[in-house]
Amino acid sequence: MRRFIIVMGVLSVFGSAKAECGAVNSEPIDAVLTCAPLSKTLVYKCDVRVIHAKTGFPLCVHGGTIQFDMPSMPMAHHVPKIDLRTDTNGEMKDVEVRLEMYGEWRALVSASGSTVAKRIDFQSRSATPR
Ligand SMILES: [Cu+2]
Repeated sequence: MRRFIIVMGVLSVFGSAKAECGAVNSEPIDAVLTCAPLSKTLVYKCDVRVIHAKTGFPLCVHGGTIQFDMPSMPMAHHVPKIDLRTDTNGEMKDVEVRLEMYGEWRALVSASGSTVAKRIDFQSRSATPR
């Protein structure tokens, strides 16, 4: 909870107008994922924010990736890895992912040799962090 408050504070300071972010130098990263279902079945849009694991400071990501799998079904799914891209302001673009079934998925966010795993319960009308 404390980390959440710190992250929100950092975002409110730096998240306005022009994005400010620090360089990723193989820091331990953390990620804040906010996903929502689109109108197509099993397709979700996710806002991905990569932050410094300790300070919560937003990190600029170039060449990062996100990949989804299901911890409860190892090797069962093959959702293509998605490149994380930024727009001209350095803001991370939302990613669109097509999953293969509802349930709890793990999102592996990688940037600069550091990877963090986030679990999300994807259902037809919701995507809830676990
Ligand atoms: Cu599955």
